[in-house]
Amino acid sequence: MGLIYMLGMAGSGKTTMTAMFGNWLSRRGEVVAKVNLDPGVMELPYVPDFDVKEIVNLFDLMRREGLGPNGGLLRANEIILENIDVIVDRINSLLSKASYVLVDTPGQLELFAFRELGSRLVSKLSDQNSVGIFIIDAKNLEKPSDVVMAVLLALAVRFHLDIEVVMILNKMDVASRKTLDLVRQFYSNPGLFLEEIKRQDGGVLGEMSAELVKVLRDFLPPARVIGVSALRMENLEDVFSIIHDVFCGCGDLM
Ligand SMILES: Nc1nc2c(ncn2[C@@H]2O[C@H](COP(=O)(O)OP(=O)(O)OP(=O)(O)O)[C@@H](O)[C@H]2O)c(=O)[nH]1
Ligand SMILES: [Mg+2]
Repeated sequence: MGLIYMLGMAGSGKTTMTAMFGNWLSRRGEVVAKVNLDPGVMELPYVPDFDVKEIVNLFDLMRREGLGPNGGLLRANEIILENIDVIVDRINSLLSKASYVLVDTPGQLELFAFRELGSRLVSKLSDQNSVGIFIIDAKNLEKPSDVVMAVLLALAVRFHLDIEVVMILNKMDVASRKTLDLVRQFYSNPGLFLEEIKRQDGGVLGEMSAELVKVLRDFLPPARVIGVSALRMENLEDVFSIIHDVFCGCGDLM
């Protein structure tokens, strides 16, 4: 039994992953529940068992209070926070019936992960087996410095939410295999990765990225980096296996 938070930058594939990984788990015979925490989503490719739009709908709120999209999102976040105990109760009740509860977090990562909402929710549910899947759009990783920034972001989310975070590269059906190799090299061979920085990243960004790699390799455990296509349901068995490792506390994390 476990709680799986889908996290990541806007458009990385959180909602698609919630739908497709949910389908994948159901086909294995698991009982899955899905939670939508995005008050601004128009259409979902899955039927949520709990939808935060029961509490607040971004577009109704914007109209009612005369707000723009960003002001609306901030206000929606406040309203969600005021109702956090309702959400926690609903998730706990889903967890009593389902083997996995998938939580689809809002588009704006910073609103969930770096403000009060995410850490409050995760901490109120911390007695449950929990893991964050940090989804990266592989198409956005072009240079080694992009990889360094993505790892830093995943790490910041991990510390802020105080939760084990597994990093996966999504959209591998349209991204280059070299991208996955580059991310794997970051963990497996930092020396070669530093050479790649010299080759591909110039200027201050390259120098800063190289220094960050040296710092990060002292803090990061070895990691298994998984490439998937949520849309095509490719490699989701690897996601399941890594989540299982986190829940049982065995194997190399990430
Ligand atoms: N090619 C490809 N496209 C994908 C994949 N996963 C998601 N997408 C597409 O990426 C776009 C964004 O996907 P979503 O699942 O809505 O991403 P999200 O992270 O929930 O987006 P926000 O909630 O708006 O931040 C959609 O057009 C998806 O169809 C994938 O594995 N491959
Ligand atoms: Mg979404």
